[in-house]
Amino acid sequence: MKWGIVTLFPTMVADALTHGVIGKAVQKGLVNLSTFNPRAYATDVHQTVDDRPFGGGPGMLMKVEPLRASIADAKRQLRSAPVVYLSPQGEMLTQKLVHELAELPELILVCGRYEGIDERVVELDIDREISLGDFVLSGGEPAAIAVCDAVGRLVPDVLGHIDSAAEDSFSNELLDCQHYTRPEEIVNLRVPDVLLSGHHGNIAKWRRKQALGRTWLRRPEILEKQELSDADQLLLDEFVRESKP
Ligand code: 4GT
Repeated sequence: MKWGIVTLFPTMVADALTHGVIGKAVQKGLVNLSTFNPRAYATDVHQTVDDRPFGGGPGMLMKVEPLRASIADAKRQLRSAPVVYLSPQGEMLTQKLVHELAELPELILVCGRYEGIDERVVELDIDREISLGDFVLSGGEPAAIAVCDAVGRLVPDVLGHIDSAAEDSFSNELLDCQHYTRPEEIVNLRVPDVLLSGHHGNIAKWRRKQALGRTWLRRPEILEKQELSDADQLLLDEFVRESKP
């Protein structure tokens, strides 16, 4: 999958994607990253990339011409890519949307800086606006990094173990269960016996029950949105019963 990132801070995005499984995927050529810096398309001696907002007020906007020229170049190099602007006004990123984006062969992500971009650039050049959530960043780069990370790990062969994406939080519409590693005891806190039992059926059942229970405790609205199977309902009933004093 090919990513084109429009950003005033290309090293921030490129460096972030050199680590861990995504870094490996970039090295192997499973995903490919190109950056497009509006500053390289600025035409004045100062290479100006910001401009004042009509109507006044504090803060600047991204200067239109260098921004549009950099997006146009990204589109020339990634001809099939939808152009996504990362902003708090966008559609909320979910694992469902991440899966949708992971199906694409190419993707262009536009990172805003300052107070953002001119609305006509959104209308003319942007296909889709995506938000990470209801909070404000000083730039779109951390959001672009998050999108590339979440999408990249779903690209075939990026994750070592074939099933690791299938069991994550949200892949099965539930929060993930707890995980434990060595040692078996940390300051009186023991690993649940079932995980040491070697009984794979009981372990799978326990994990499913914890996933259901934690979702019920922490994110009840996720459960309200889905119909549980009879088996899942029994596991959750058990969890609820056991959680009462
Ligand atoms: C938050 C998000 C985002 C920002 C988010 C325009 C200038 C947007 C700064 C940028 N803040 N981008 N993508 N919640 N800030 O996803």
